[in-house]
Amino acid sequence: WLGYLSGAYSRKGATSQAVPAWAKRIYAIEKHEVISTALEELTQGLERLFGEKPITVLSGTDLADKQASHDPGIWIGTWAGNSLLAEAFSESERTAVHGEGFVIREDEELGRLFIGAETPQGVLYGTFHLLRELVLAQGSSSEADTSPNKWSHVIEQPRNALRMINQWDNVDGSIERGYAGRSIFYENGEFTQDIVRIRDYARLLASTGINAISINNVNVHQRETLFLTERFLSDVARVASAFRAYGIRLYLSANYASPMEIGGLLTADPLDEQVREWWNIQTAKVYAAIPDFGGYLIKADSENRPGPFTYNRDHADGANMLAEALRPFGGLVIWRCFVYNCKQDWRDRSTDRARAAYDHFKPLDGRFADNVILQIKNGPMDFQVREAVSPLFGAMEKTNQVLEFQITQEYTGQQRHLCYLIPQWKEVLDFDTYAKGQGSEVKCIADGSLYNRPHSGFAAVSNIGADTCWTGHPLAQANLYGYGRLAWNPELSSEEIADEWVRLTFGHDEEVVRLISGMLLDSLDIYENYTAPLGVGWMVNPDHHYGPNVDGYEYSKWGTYHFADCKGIGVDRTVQSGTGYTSQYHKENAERYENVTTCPDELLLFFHHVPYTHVLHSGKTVIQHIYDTHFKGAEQAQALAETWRKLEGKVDPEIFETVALRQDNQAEHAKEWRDMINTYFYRKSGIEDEQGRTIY
Ligand code: GCW
Repeated sequence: WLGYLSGAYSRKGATSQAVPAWAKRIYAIEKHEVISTALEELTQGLERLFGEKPITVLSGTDLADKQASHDPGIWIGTWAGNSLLAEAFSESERTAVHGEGFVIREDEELGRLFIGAETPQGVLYGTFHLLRELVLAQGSSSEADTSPNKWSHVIEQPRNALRMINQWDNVDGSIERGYAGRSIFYENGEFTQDIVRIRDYARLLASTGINAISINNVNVHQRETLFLTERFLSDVARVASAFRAYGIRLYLSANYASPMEIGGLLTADPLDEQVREWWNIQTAKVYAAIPDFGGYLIKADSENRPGPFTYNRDHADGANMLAEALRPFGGLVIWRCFVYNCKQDWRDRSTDRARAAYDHFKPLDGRFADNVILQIKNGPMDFQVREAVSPLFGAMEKTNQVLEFQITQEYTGQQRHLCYLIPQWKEVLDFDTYAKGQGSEVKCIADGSLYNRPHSGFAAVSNIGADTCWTGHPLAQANLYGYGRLAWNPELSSEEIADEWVRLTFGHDEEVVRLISGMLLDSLDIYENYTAPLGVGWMVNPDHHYGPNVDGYEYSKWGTYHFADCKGIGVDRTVQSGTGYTSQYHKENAERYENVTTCPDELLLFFHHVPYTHVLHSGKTVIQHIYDTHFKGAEQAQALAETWRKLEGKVDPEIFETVALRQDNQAEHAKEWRDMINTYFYRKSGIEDEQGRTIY
């Protein structure tokens, strides 16, 4: 979508816009790296839009100080750094935003436009906002959108303080769960020397409002453990400065066992004095190299990673030790809650992986230091196409929390299939936890407002790699873009985000916009239709997680079962007869899920074990639902491929070909899913398809 800034793609269908008087000159009289970035972006963007490079007026010149007060132009800056900007906005406008928020106002008479904020980051976000809206306005025929008055009242404040991206990149250049080529950060055990792509990435992220990034995999291997040491710190600092220019703060995933692996200590016990001291010293070294370092992201006692359990300590002990080391520098510990028994015996029916995060962390509420944030995956299992919302949201009043999404499509088609994830995330954000009565949606917990928490926000696993189009499937960019936009404003709709992204990326040809937006918006349902049914999850090949394999994880140690036999399917998570997981929700949700008659169809098999003949609210039996959705899903996948073919000649030929191939492949692969799932359940249940379609 940065094509709209750099002019990579031609924007077909754009209406021609008159050059506004203010677009000819930019006043940026403040010296700050991020303001310089904003100036650079604005200069390039306006030139691209209006075919004329604006003149820039910088600090200290006569123009800026005197003549400026009469000339048309755009003024960008902060209240403190630029008195003219402070005057241009009313007191109430200035106080309406803080931190990274911004205000845009136009003085039509004088032909001036002002982008003001409390911080340089706010100025940068205001700049991207202006450019985005100018491009979107090109596609609009309505007066209201193109008229300058549009700029009289823009006041934007990000809803979430932390808007973070997690890279799962390894220093050997591979990316865990990466589907878009090799890492842009590393190759062959070293940091890449080419900072250009990293800078482009910073730009891409900042244009959507992202303000934090962790640059290495949460599974920290031996060599990445050294990132905290002199061996790599100057490299880390180099990358940090590329992100700093775009207002993005750098974090590292750290290895909990670092004091042993690189510090030569015999323990990593969080209560051991030597261990604490080691972290204090090491952290001070990190800050000496990177004064605005964000902090540590930690995966501990999770999937064979080391953690405090080894020493009979809990997660609060572990996190607080790191918090102490980071506190003098204003750093944060982001501690992941993805903690469960990954060595379960499949014969053991009392252990339920879905329960694990809540069982581990809920009792620790109130014990975490104020610079610790718990990072909680959206669901209690693991980024399935459909699962319940994690009951940890709304369970910890006294703990900072961030919500973790997965942009990389590990379980949702691996960027070979089209799967626009925004509707899924919207459902999570709008989910009412009832933690403080009706209206306690997850988005109010993620943004910290429900419990008035000092730190909160969003984190998500990135989907980019060294691929030319960044994301493997070109349309998968919409997920990265949409994540940033939602983190800024969770009230935006899936439709609005799709429309924005398509217009910014492909231009304003109405047919193109309609077809691509339609494909995006239908894609999640389609994917769900032909994969694991009714919220049960998995049914994928072990390890790489691509493609159907109904029993792939059924008799394994990972706690991910569907329990299908000849009579029925599903996981009984009720209090009455199952694992008791439903009790982790507040009453309204607990009761709704506990009762098979009120449990929503789409989550039925997540919460209940039922016979194949169980009748859904839709009026269909479970088995007929499975057959119908799988036949339908495969047809829909075929239709997606055909829809895309209609765009030949209307989009960039290279992108056309790349997407066409992927859509054809998805259509074929959806048939594989359909047949594997249908045949499996036909053989298990012995029940015929009512419509007599071919089941092998
Ligand atoms: O989704 C699972 C993945 C692992 C990943 C883990 C996690 C980084 O299969 O590859 O490890 O989650 O979130 O830690």
